[in-house]
Parts: sequence; structure tokens; C-alpha cells
Amino acid sequence: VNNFSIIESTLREGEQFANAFFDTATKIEIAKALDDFGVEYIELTSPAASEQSRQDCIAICQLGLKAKILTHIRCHMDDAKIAVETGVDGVDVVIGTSSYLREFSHGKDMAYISAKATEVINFVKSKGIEVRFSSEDSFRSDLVDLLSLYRQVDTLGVNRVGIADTVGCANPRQVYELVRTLRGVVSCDIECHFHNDTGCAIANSFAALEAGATHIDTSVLGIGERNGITPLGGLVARMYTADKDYIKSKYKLDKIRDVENLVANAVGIEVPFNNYITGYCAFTHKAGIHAKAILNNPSTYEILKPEDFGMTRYVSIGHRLTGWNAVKNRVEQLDLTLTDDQIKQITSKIKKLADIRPQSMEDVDTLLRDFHHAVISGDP
Ligand code: HCA
Ligand code: CU
Repeated sequence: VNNFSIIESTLREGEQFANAFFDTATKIEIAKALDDFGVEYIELTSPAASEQSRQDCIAICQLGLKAKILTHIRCHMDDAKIAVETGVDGVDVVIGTSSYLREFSHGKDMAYISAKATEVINFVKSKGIEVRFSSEDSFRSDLVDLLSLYRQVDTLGVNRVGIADTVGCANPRQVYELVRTLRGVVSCDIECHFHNDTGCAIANSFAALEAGATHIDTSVLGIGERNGITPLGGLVARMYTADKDYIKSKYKLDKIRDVENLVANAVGIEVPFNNYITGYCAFTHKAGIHAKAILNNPSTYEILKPEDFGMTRYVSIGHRLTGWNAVKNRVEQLDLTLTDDQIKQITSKIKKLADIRPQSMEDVDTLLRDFHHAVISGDP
């Protein structure tokens, strides 16, 4: 899977996150950071949403970023007319196709959807910019309806068709099957959008790419409607694991932390402790057995190289699971001279103390220095 593009939707899907409010300056800062990281596309909220949204869309188009700028609209001529005047490189068009959405949301039938799609797609194309057509809630839509709609828009010459798991119900096997089937029906690119309600968004993105999808929607830290979509960092971690050189050549991986901090700050949240790549414990090794092997060869217990992401690994030793090899490594870092037997002795002291309460790195360092001092003055 080494040919795909990221459609970064923090400034569209991400704006649907409960806490999100981006003023113009913040949007511009986020757009620049994403561009610098290297995402291929940046998707913006519909200019039809509000007057400020429209002005911000124009302002971001004028930044002259490397990334292509998209906006996201309902399948409606009113929205399309406003969108094509903003200066975007493309328009992502969406309409609900599941029976739920047809019945409880817009109330339109498939014939109406197909006619509207044709009108909007032809209009956007006549402006010489990219157009993507997507169904909302694709996994709960009728497969025959869906495929015939996609076949139709493919013959109109759309750049991409999109599959959206709007409610987060799909699993990787279902995704693989649907994308594989669609791959046999259309010749245009295939974009996928996965919500993360049941924790499948990254796996679903990967399955989609394996089945022939070409574009994946992400947002920074996964923010979006409800609990959000495929997180940018998580997708990058997954794809790095599949093809490290390709991902390293495409993206400035050591910028991921800054991008995440910027967005976390803008929406008033913390980066989760267990976040992919940047979570505070993402490269912390604890158990003595792990620590020993990591110190011999980091690949033993690390699939992501922290240095490729501008991160550093940390070996935690002030706890009851510690081992003498890890302690020995710290002794060497502190440039103390102790024999292995002495290190085993102090390790058992650390374990004893840590059985009562965990010892901080400073606590451990003090123990090691005091022990070393005692040894050289002939004490223990
Ligand atoms: C929504 C729309 C959408 C659209 C996805 C897409 C979804 O907010 O309901 O256009 O690819 O999840 O269906 O985000
Ligand atoms: Cu969505």
C-alpha cells in the first residue's frame, strides 16, 4: 500500500468536534502546519455554512500552500455555486444514501439523488476543478443502489467517489469487501472516511487501502463529530509500519507532535496519554525483561522508531517490575562504577522500596549515587 493521499479534514470534520471553534488566525495556523507536515489535501468547512466560513475558505485558498484545498458541500446547487467561487482546488460533494438518511434526514429518493448528483458534478467540473462524489452512511445503504450511483458519476468524470462510514459501524472485513467491489465498478479514485465509534477507524482505513482505495480522510487527534474519525498520527503510524520509506519520503514525521499540540491547544484538550506516537507513554518501556531487550536492540519491542518522529524512548526503572540490566544502563549513564553483583544488590533495594511506592527517576538516581558513594568509601 504505497500510493495514497491524505485528505486532512481537521478544518471540516474537526470543526464538528464538540469543543471546536477555530477563528481565522487559528485556521490559517493549522492549515500551514498541516501543509508543512505534508498532507496532500486540506478539506475546509462548507462556505455555505456561514459568512465567516466562506471568508476563511477564501483566505486559506490565498495562502498558496502546496496542499490542495478542498471544501465540502451538500449535493445542492446553492452550495456548489458558493463553493466554486472561493478559489478551492476541488469540491467534495456528499449526500446521504442510507434508508435512515433518506427517510429521517433529507427525505429524497434515489432518482432525485442521481439527478442532483449529475447537475452538481457537471457544474463543478465546468469550472475546471476537482470533484468528489460521496454517499453518506455507505455501509447502511443498499449495495445495488450505491454501485449504480457510483457507476453513473464515474461516467460523468468525477475525480473520486467516496465511501463514508458516517456512524462508525463498519469493520475491516466489510470495508475490504465494499471497496474491492467498488474498485471493480469505477475507474476513478476512491476516497474513504471512517468514524471511530467502535475503534476501527485506522484498521478500516488500512483495509480500504489494501482493497484499492486511494485517499483517506483524517483529522488531527481524530477530532470530529461524536468521538471522531481516523486520526492523522494513527494512520501515519499504521502506514509507516507497512512501508517506512514511503511514509518518511512523503511526510515530515517529526512535525506530528507540533501539529497535535497546536490542535489540542486550539480545542482545549490534552493529547491522550496513549496516543499513537506522541502519547506520553508511547515510547516508555517498563518491565525489566522489556527494558533489557530494548537496551540491546530497540526493535525487539518497538515497531515505530521514536527518532523518526522526533521523539525519544524512555526506560522506566523506579518500579517493582524493574530489572538489573535496566538499572545497569542508568548506572552507566550516570558514569558510576559498580560491579554486576553490586547492581543486583541495589536493584533489589529499588524493588523493595518500589513495592511500597513507585520511585521517581530522581529517587532512583539518588539511591544509585548514595550506593556508589557508600561502595567507594568501603561501606556496604
Ligand atoms: C457528516 C458527513 C460526513 C461526510 C463524509 C464525507 C460523514 O458529518 O455526517 O464526505 O466523506 O461522516 O458522512 O462527515
Ligand atoms: Cu464524518
